Amino acid sequence: MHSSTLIFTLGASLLDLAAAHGYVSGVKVNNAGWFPGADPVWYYLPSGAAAPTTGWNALNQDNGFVAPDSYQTSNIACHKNATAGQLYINANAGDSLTFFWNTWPDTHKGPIINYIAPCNGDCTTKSAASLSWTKFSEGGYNAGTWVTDTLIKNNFTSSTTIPAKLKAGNYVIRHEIIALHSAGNDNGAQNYPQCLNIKVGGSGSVNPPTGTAATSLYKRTDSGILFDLYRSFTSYPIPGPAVWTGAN
Ligand SMILES: *[C@@H]1O[C@H](CO)[C@@H](O)[C@H](O)[C@H]1NC(C)=O
Ligand SMILES: *[C@@H]1O[C@H](CO)[C@@H](O)[C@H](O)[C@H]1NC(C)=O
Ligand SMILES: [Cu+2]
Repeated sequence: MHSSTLIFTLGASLLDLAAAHGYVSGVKVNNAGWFPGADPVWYYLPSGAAAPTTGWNALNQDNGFVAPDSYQTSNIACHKNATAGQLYINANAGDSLTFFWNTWPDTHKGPIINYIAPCNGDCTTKSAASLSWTKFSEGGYNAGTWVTDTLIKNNFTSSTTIPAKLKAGNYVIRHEIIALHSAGNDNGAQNYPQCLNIKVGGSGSVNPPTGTAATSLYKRTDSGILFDLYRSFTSYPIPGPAVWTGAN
């Protein structure tokens, strides 16, 4: 390894110990309303004292990540030991969703990916392991800019559009940042999945395809997971299944 790369990599991981990561504090629909995400502080509150949210609670009190050696466990679905959110984001097919992260470190560059999973009924009683995911939007690297750079520039927000013909119903949205600052090493990528319940209205009639179990989304050797951020490159292969456009 080139020594300046080594120093940079070490610097980035030392920074990582001190830097706050983040979580989705809430979502706006068409730039309005406020649907709260799960604040990891819930874990320290007396039982029953946490306000219900649209976001799934998880054991991410360190604002930490899920590592590639957990890709074949259900923790990769909605973060560690996740339990279902008790409220829903209310939106219609074709609406824009803006995810507000509470903060994000500049060093944590990488893709932002959105998945949807139908609940076929009530999402608030579902387990993370029972859901099947369809990727409907993604962003990565383009001409020197990572989508995480754009997120920071936009007040730690990232927006996407609900597919315009998506069938009305209850879904879980899986919004995820993958940080690549240590991803040049095996097991070095950092996944920050955030799940939120959404009740989609409107007159759409297209069901998502069968979808992918969370445990089959990624492998630690995928070219977008084992990826050296500090080497010269012109493109970045976003990991996971192909983007579904069947309801756009
Ligand atoms: C989290 O899940 C693991 C199994 O995946 C379990 O061993 C552990 O006890 C759980 N922790 C809590 C606090 O529920
Ligand atoms: C930035 O986002 C926070 C919520 O995370 C919000 O309170 C604040 O008003 C936003 N600032 C601007 C300039 O939009
Ligand atoms: Cu970090």
